[in-house]
Parts: sequence; C-alpha cells; structure tokens
Amino acid sequence: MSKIRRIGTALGLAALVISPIASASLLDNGSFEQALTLNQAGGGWGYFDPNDVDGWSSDTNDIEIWNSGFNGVDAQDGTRFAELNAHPNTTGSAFTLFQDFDTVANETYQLTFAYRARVGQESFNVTVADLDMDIINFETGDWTLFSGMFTASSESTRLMFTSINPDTETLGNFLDNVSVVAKVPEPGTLALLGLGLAGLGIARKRKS
Ligand SMILES: [Ca+2]
Ligand SMILES: [Ca+2]
Ligand SMILES: [Ca+2]
Repeated sequence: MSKIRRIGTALGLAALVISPIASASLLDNGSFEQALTLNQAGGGWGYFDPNDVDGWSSDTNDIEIWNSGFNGVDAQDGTRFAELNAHPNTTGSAFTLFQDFDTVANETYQLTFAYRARVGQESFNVTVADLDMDIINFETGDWTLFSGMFTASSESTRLMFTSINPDTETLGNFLDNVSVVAKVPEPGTLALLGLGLAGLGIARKRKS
C-alpha cells in the first residue's frame, strides 16, 4: 500500500468516526418531522397540545405544524415545519416554543435553524443559555438560516423561541430544521489525526 493511500485510509477512518458525532443534533424532532395527523385544510396544517408533540413544549399555547407546500410554503428540511404564532391564541400572550436538552456546563454548542416570514415584517426572540437574540424576520419568499454559538451553564439547557411581532396574532414566524450540536470536532479531529499518523508511523516502521 502506498503512503498516499495509507494517509487517505487514515483520513477516511477519521471522517467516518467523526461525522456521526459532529452531525448528531441534541434536539428531538428538531425539524418537526414527527408524523402527526394534520387535520386542517385537507392535511395542510394542524395544531396540537404540546404533550402530543415530540421534543417541543409550550407553557402558553398549542404547537402549529404545516405540511410542506401548504399556501405555497415549502419546508426548508423534510416535509413539515412549525409556525411559531400558533392557533388559536386563548391566553392573549406571546407564543412560545421550547425544548430542554442535556448539556455539559461550560461546553460550547452551535445552534442552527431556518426561519421565514409569513405575511411581512415579523420578529421573534431566540434564547438558549448565554445566547439571547431578537431576530427581524422579513423574507416571505425564502428561508433564512441562523447560526450562533452558546456556552451551557448547567446539565440541562432550554432553547426557547418567543413571538415578538406579531405578538399575539396567530399568523407569522415559520421555523424549521432546528439543530444543536456540540462543538467538539476540532479536538476530536486532531486526536484522531494523531492516531492516524501514529498508525502510519507504526506501518512505516514495520515496513523498514
Ligand atoms: Ca422540517
Ligand atoms: Ca412535547
Ligand atoms: Ca398560526
């Protein structure tokens, strides 16, 4: 086996070992793909008690899920997405959508998600650990991707979306493809590359 092929094999092994770790989201049902029965508008959308929705919760409202293509809005990922401004609003307060997940204190994570406005200029807040942002949401024709880093402060962390505009009206602020990943690939890559190079060293030694 040539040296180049050995390096290739080592890198290939490293990539194989790393990729599932790097890409595994810590969230449950982050893309809203759970096979709930959408019973509004002939399967276009539905709203659900938070207890019936995997992963996600709300203390104030039902959770609204749309089927890709309904009202001309395609999911950004998979076949379903959520509308933060859910249906109905019985409390008269802002809409919330949150999920708690396991973290390690002082470790850094990356949050990514897609958002899209429904009617015009909309906005919402996203809060997770030390990340707290109000996001202006004005693009009705396409999804916008958000990416941000946060550092956990405890063993359980809450990711929370809250409607700002509209505040209590039921139309607005689509969300999809929400993901949280641990930012560990750099040290992991280095360690595995080290192992791979050590392996090369051993192979070379045996040959000589
Ligand atoms: Ca989705
Ligand atoms: Ca739930
Ligand atoms: Ca709605």
